[in-house]
Amino acid sequence: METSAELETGLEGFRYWPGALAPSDQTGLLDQVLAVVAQAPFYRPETPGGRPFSVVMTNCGPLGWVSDRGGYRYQPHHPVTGLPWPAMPARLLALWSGLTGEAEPPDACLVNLYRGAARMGLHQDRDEADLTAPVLSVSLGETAVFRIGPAGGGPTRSLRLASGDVCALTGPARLARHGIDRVIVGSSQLVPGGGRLNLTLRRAAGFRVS
Ligand code: MD3
Ligand code: FE
Repeated sequence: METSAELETGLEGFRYWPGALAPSDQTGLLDQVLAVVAQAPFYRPETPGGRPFSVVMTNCGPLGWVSDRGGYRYQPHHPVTGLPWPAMPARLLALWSGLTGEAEPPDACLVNLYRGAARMGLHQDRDEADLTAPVLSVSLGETAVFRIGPAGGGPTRSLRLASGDVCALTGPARLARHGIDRVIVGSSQLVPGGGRLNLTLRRAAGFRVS
């Protein structure tokens, strides 16, 4: 039986829970994320080719995703401060186990901040050791115009990800091509200073690191 999100995208394994987080859950999670950002400030990564991302990033959990001239990788410390990433907020761990049913906790949470014209080009997520573990994405703040299509190329579909929406990428959708075309500036007042936060919870290492 296909879910409505799978029917909408044509991607088996794409799970989507619009409005999964009530407004009070969103502010509770936002507070925990702002505490992470106070310890591990946003920084602007560069592509391996030396182009700055329009998105700024930080991480929490044992491992964090970084990009620089050395390539894409997961590492246990912030690339600017050199400090270990802060712990993953309890609300995120609870969301992961509740929605994915995975026995193992996530070991990495990438926090992306989109402001103004920030976007993210179509790509696949394949820097994780075990590509069968799901990815869980939580959106807070301004609505994003999200694009997703099959791993092997072919037609993409556009979907709006609003504040409190959660999606999981499992099975064949795990290697889907996806990106953020733009955010709708002014569509939410949740994030102080404006913008959209996206949290992606992953299992980056092929073994327990926590
Ligand atoms: C589909 N982030 O961090 S979240 C990323 O909104 C990333 O910041 C976007 O793509 C963002 O890598 C999209 C939705 C998402 C996240 C991970 C996926 C979709 C995915 C992994 C595989 C397939
Ligand atoms: Fe991605």
